[in-house]
This record gives sequence, structure tokens and C-alpha cells, in this order.
Amino acid sequence: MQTIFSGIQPSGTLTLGNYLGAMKHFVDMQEEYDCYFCIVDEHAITVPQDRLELRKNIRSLAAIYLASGIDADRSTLFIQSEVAAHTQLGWMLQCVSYIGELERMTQFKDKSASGGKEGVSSGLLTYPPLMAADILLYQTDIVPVGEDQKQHLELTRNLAQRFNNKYNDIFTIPEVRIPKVGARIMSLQDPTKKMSKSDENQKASIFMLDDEKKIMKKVKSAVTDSEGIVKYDKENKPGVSNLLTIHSICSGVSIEELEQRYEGKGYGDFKQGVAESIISVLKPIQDRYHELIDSEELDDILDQGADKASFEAQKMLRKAKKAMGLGRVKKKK
Ligand code: ATP
Ligand code: LTN
Repeated sequence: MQTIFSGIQPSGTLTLGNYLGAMKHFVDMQEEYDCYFCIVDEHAITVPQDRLELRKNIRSLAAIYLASGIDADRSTLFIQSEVAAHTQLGWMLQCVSYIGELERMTQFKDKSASGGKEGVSSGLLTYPPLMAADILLYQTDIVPVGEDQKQHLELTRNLAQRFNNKYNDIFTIPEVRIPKVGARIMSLQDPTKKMSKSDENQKASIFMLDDEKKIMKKVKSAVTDSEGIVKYDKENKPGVSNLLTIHSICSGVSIEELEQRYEGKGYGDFKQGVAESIISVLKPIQDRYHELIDSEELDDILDQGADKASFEAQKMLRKAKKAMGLGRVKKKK
């Protein structure tokens, strides 16, 4: 059976973008693959975090994974900082990474642009080798992510190949899997930008825990255009196209069918339909979330996940240390 690994940062409440671009696919993949899903809290601290808020977000993300349909009997769900091998291999891979290639990562360029050299943590630069470690520890074959992570995956492959050539052929070279639709859900307020959980404008993103009223309000105020025609045209009608994509994935109805359904109708009806389709997907997830969030069941699942992941990760870490010559070989008595 092939292995899947993916991670999400506990850097805020998940958005509909995270769900449609990543989480939803994780759920579908559990049947066919041996899956590891990680709450990557060590990645989240590359930008400043409030400690209580971070704690809350970690637990909340775990509950969202499960409420969305991750089955703890099939998949391994765990918190990155509870498995020490991640930072250990992360350091080793940092030592095979070049500063130049890390500086070329667009996420680093974007997130560091505003801070200046003193205000940006060095962790933001060295984050991709940690991500590579996450993936390579589990002999991962496939990494399902949204479009924005493609470059990091390319780097992971390069680092794995470089390590294999230089030291020993131990790492599986992972493939990236990007969904055909929904890989890049856009901001409701600026449809040229991706929907992001850390967007300062609250109206730009639908959060997975938003109530019906909020979802309705945000969709109704989404930026469209003045044409009044519901048609998919990413170039000229990015707002409407984004809403059509969302509506289509949430309802399972094709974009062409939706275009026909709303022909001759204004954006009012269309937006009502979009909001209803989102609510129909999120409402059951929210109900289950509230049952889980304060439960012991959640802790048990995370404990078991950390044990299983640690066991597997240790095997790979041992191989990597041996390949690099770290530690020692004990003399026989
Ligand atoms: P942040 O805004 O804090 O950088 P984020 O919203 O980009 O975070 P991540 O934790 O970095 O979220 O990403 C989790 C997963 O969700 C990744 O696989 C990522 O590719 C995917 N993803 C994030 N935003 C979107 C989006 N707008 N559309 C589709 N997929 C997305
Ligand atoms: N960098 C990713 C989160 C992430 C990840 C991973 C995704 C960390 N480690 C391993 C897939 C596999 C992000 O910012 N979305």
C-alpha cells in the first residue's frame, strides 16, 4: 500500500480553501492509502504566535480533521512537536539545503517582504527542510496539497535526491498531488489572491466554524463584477468563477449545469445558492466538531497517533543518522 503524508498549520481557524484544497481530499484518500495527517505546529511558530491561541488552534485543528471525516482507525493523526524526529531530521536536511534555494521560495519572499531582515525569523527561511523531513520520515509516496505548496514539494524532492546521492539511497522520492478543481480557492474580497486563514480582512475568508448567518453575509458581500451574468471566465470574471468553483465542489453539480441553472438570474439568487451549498457541507462538520473538541476521545486519538508516528519515524531517523555518520557505533564487549 502506498503512503500519503500531509500537514496543515494550526495558524488560525481553517478556511473553506483549506477544506476544498486539502482536507476534503485527505478524507477521500484514506480508503486507498496508508495515511499520515499532521498538525504542523512547529511550522506555525515561524511567524509570531500567541501561546494560548496556538494551543487552542492545535486542538481545534485536530477536531476539525476528525469532524471532516478522518478516521483514526485508518489514518494516523498526530501533532508534529510530539514526534521529536521531525526537528531532528529537519536539522540534518537543513545542512544539505543551500541558502540560495531557500531564498528563492515564493512563500518565504511573500511572508518576509514586510518584515525586513531583523523582523523576520530565520525559521521562515529554513522551513522547507523541516517540511521535507515531515514527508521523508514516513517513506511517503504521495503528498496531497493545494497549488501554493508545489514549490516546496519540488524542493523536498531535490533534497531527498541530493541526500540519496551524497550519503545513501534511503529516501523515497515523493510525488505531489494537486486537486484538479479547488486547488486554489480565492479570497472573497480580492479574487486575485488566495483565500488564507491569516488574511487580516475577516470578510475575505469563510472559516470552517462560521455560522450560517456569517456564511450568508460573507458570500453576499463577495466581490463579483457589474455584468450580472453567471459564467465561468477566470480571466475576466475571477470573482464569479471562484464562487462557481466553490458552489460546484460543495454541491457536486458541474459548473456547466450551474451556469444553466442561473441563466437569466442575477447575482442575488446565485449567491444565495452558493451560500446554501457551503452551509450544507460545513454544518455536519461543525456539529461533530462541537462533540469532539472537549472530549477525551480526541486526546486518546492524538496519543495513539504520536506513538505510531514516533515508532515509524525513528526507523527512518536511525537510517539517516547512520548515512550521515552521526553518533557512534558501540564497541562490542
Ligand atoms: P496561512 O494563510 O496561515 O499561510 P494557509 O491558509 O495557506 O495558511 P496552510 O496550513 O498553509 O494554510 O495550508 C494547508 C493546506 O491547505 C495546504 O495543502 C494548502 O495548499 C491548502 N490551501 C491553503 N489555502 C488554500 C486555498 N485558498 N485554496 C486551496 N487550497 C489551499
Ligand atoms: N507547508 C505547508 C504545511 C506543511 C506540509 C508538510 C504539507 C508542513 N509540512 C508536509 C504537506 C506535507 C503549508 O504551509 N501549507
